[in-house]
Amino acid sequence: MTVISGAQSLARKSGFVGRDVIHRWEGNPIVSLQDIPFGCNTVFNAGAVKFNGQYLLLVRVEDQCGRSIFALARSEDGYHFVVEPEPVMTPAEKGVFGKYEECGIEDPRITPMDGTFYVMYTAYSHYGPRLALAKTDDFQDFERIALISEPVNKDGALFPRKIGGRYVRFDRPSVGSTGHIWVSYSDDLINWGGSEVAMTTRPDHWDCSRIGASAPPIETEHGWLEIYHGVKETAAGPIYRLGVAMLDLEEPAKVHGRAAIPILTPREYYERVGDIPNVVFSCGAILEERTQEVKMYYGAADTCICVGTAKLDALIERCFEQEGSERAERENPANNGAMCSAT
Ligand code: BMA
Repeated sequence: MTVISGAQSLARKSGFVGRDVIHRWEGNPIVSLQDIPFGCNTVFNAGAVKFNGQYLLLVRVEDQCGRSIFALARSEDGYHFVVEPEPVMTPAEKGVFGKYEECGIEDPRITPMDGTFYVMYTAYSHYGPRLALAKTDDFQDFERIALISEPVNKDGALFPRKIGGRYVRFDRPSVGSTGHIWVSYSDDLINWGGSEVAMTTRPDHWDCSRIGASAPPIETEHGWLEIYHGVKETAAGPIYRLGVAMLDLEEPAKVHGRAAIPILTPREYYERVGDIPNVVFSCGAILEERTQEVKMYYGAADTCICVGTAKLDALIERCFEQEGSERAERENPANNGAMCSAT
């Protein structure tokens, strides 16, 4: 007799056995080293947005010295991209930004708000990574606004509208080698506070070591849909996967649902092999208004950029339907599926 567990039977019913809900584009990777018109080491995590009818990726390019800069890639269809001949943003050389960007600028997340495009990114220096904010109206000129956290803090993603009259962001302060997703607030985009933890690592899951926001949240009628990354440390090094959660529209530190299983896990060769193996890491997703399909852009193995798609509804269902989420919720209702971790 074959015994099927609750989780297995639910997975079979939903048709999720052995598959990621994100469908990889057959033409992946969409941007690789050979597509970069200037000398560099790798290209990976990219912010994504639609602008003047085009798809834009603000791609992280690691130069041959090992410092990251940003370049712009344009596309008419969201799949075939051309990278501009020169970088659009490089680490500042002077002043306060120069001091804190000496090791590079990384992982840009783009949030359109009131006709301006905000770019939250990681400023890297030997003092440690901290969050910085810049803005642009045209993706040619970028104006730095402020350094907006102390080190060690990464994975900043600005919400696309104010909540309760305040700007809101996700961030990820580190606690040793672990870290959870927090929500912080600001009146002016410069001074941030009121921080509260929103989602924590889950010790018996794929996101047990640390988690961080990936794409800026997408507003839905059910709440803020957040695609986040989770890390599991293994004997062979970390595995980075992507997951999804639904947070309250008015109180975004409240989690209403969190999928137990990842929406994307490294499986393809280009996700498994590269500078950092076994990594899928997203900084941007675009919701197609007409088809309600999400195009999620992600860095693979810190070596190239890929795209995957899923219906918005399928991602929303994932937040609520997983047996594991229900189990975690039962075990710790206050934390909405998250459990305390000592790692
Ligand atoms: C994180 C960030 C990402 C990177 C990932 C895997 O800490 O630095 O940019 O993709 O590690 O190396």
